[in-house]
Amino acid sequence: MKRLNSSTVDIPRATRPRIVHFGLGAFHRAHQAVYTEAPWGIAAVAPRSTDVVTALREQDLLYTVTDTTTRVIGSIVEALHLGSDATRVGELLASPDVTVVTLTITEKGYRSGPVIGALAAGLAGRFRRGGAPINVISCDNMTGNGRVLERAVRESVTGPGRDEMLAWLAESVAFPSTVVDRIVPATTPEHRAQAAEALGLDDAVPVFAEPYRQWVLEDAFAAEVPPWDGARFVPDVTPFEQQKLRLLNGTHSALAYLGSAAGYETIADVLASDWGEKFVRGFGAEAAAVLPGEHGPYVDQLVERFRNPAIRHRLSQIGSDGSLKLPERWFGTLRDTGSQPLLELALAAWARATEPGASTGMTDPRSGELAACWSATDDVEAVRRLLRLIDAPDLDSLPKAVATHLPALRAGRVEL
Ligand code: CS2
Repeated sequence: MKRLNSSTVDIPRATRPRIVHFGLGAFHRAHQAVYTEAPWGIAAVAPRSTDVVTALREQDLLYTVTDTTTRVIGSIVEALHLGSDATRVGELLASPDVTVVTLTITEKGYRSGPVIGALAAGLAGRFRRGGAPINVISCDNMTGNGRVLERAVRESVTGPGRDEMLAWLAESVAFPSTVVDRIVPATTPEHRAQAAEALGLDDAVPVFAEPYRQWVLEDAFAAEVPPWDGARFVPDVTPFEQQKLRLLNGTHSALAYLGSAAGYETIADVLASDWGEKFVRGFGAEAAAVLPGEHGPYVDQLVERFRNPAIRHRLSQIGSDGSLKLPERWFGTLRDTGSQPLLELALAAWARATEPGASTGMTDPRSGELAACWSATDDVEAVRRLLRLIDAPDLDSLPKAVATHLPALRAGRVEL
């Protein structure tokens, strides 16, 4: 079978990048890259792995996204590797042609890893080269992601000229907050086979996504942005952010840990169980009770989205990095309500997943510290240590209530 490239598929493309994106995962390729159209082009930078960069270059930067149909996406016009293409990344960040930087580096990318430092260095280069205004847009699942990114960048500015650089950042660089939403599981070998069948061409890096997509951006820019058809520009993203993080991501994480305890593999498998839908509705009602507005239709929609059997979204993927995700997803509700029965059950399932020998396939940058909490004398103490480690609010009442769920979960039973 022939390979997907610009000689086998001819679509309109931008000639040069005006956006630099950090994080070349499936989510970016099925979200921001789908919203972006010529004449806007993206230079997409992979922070670590060269695999996707190499594969995309072999395909002239073309790849497919499959939802209800299979479509070739051409908005990425340059693929770079942060380590080996650092000079080019710096050049682009300094160029006045580039007016937008977007990031999907996951929660942990804001605390460690190479991107924030490279971004701050690139912005310093831009400042020295005339300082054209620019927008730097976080697309990660965090409360106030624009503020988080701005703080991380400012903290990376050191050395001579720091004060001038900080003043320029405040004046000429916008860090709008955003809410992004699309369920995009990691690509599997089966996806490659299905994409090849649909397209009649071989695509080494296809992406499969649900049909739904949403992008809400704080309308506070310092420079030109693409029209991004279908995106919403609002003065304050907070209501969208709370709904998305607490209801979608909060429920997702809960299903990941509970489903894993019960031996399931994917979100759709959990929804097909006798407790899955009931849990989504109950957890949604607990979380929605403290949010302004009406969230019933959103929860109804979540049930349908999670149930989609075409999307095999693995619990091990969603449950990974819990120590960073849970504060974003569960602690807002916990802070506003004190504890809630289904949130306690979910916390217990997370605790269970951190226990040595739970064999969930989930990873976490703090897995060693989490596992060490289990050297405690009993479950209540182990849970207390775990919750303290992740700075859980409402610590006093929680450990006991959470620990009562552990025996059933260890036996693979989810009791609502
Ligand atoms: C998921 C998200 O992996 C996870 O933690 O909860 O990636 C989720 O699928 C997206 O935020 C949906 O927009």
